[in-house]
Amino acid sequence: MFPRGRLVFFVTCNIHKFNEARRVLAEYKVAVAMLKIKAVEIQDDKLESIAKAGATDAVKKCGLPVFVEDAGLFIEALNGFPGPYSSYVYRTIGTKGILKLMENVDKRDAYFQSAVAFSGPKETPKCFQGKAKGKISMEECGSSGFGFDPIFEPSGGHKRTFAEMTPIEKNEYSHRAEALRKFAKWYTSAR
Ligand code: ITT
Repeated sequence: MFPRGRLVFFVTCNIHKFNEARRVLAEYKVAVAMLKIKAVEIQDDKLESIAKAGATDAVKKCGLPVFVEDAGLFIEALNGFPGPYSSYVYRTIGTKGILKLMENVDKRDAYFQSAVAFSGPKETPKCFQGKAKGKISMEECGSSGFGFDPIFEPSGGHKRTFAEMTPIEKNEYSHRAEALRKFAKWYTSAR
């Protein structure tokens, strides 16, 4: 099924992120296991730096080939807010708070960004990025996915939010799937 040596560990506590990654990596015959350890999450305005620091820390802790993924929602009318602070903002004001901030705002362009940092023992971390452009919807729609999925309509997605899509459809448009495909291509060829 999976070629020898094609097993990586995804350090995350988010089962939705893990399930999305599992499907994408299976396209490349890479198996992935979820590793629920607490990797350091530095404060930085670049997702790449946060993910790389997390991967370095996680390898130190477990000695396995791991990747960490850091993602954020960047809303243009809010100068990129919440960006790298998406996790905190989701836990505090949530999707309803974002819709409130966007009341009476016509320009609703936004994007999700993902940074996947891979590191093995004795390797420096390597980072792969993905971006999904779209818009903040006027109201919450859909019930699948997680986080800000119910308020984000990806471009080309026929005005459906990520939460109105199946996981397979979300992976056709998502920032995370794009970053993971770049990682998988490198992992299965260049090494
Ligand atoms: P980790 O354990 O992997 O760190 P996390 O849930 O904290 O999981 P991130 O820091 O990468 O994940 O993401 C920050 C927040 O951004 C996350 O809590 C969601 O609210 C939001 N987010 C990230 N990716 C998303 C996606 O694909 N769809 C909806 N919301 C997303």
